[in-house]
Amino acid sequence: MNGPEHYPFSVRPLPYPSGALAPMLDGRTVRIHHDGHYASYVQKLNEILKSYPQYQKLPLEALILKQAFLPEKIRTDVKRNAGGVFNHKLYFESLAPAGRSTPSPSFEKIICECFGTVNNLLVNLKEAGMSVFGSGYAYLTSDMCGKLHILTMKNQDTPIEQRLNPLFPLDVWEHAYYLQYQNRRDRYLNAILKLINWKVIEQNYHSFP
Ligand code: MN3
Repeated sequence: MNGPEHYPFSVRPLPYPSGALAPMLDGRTVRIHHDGHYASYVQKLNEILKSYPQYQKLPLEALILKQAFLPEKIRTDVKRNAGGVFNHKLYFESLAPAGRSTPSPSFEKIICECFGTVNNLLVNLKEAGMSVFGSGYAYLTSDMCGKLHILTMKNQDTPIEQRLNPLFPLDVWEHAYYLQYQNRRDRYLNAILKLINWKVIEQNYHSFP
């Protein structure tokens, strides 16, 4: 068994062809986001850690959570880039071509306990996505009791810093949608909420340590 991934981090390939999310998310938008933005977080994190062999065995989560142990000189850059790697890996994994997936009956029950209906969860996610000022995420998470929560995150912050289980990071950085939707974040949100891979979300829900 391999342990958790550590330096040098690598870009996870898309689990679908880059054009597979069209027309909701076109291939160019997905490619530039994945091969450009996500890859650059990976590259920058590796560049920083290159000169610090003592931190090269730390998994991504530890780099995010154990900030206080890192030298001040690299702390902020490690947090931003490790967060960027963490969030983007999860973002691309959590999407699938439209219409491929619905929540399982048991997960739907959990959603309904927390939000009333699946549609209500989506409405709440969209509202949270619209409410992010500047760059960040609307994040579907769960807590230690298994209850679902939607919160907003700034920049490349992650729910693990709040001891919450990350289920789905709805990326509302402009780089996630500007090529296709320009300033119309609402249209991007309508589209991406049709692309949620519920199977992955449910696996994430059950994988909380
Ligand atoms: Mn992004």
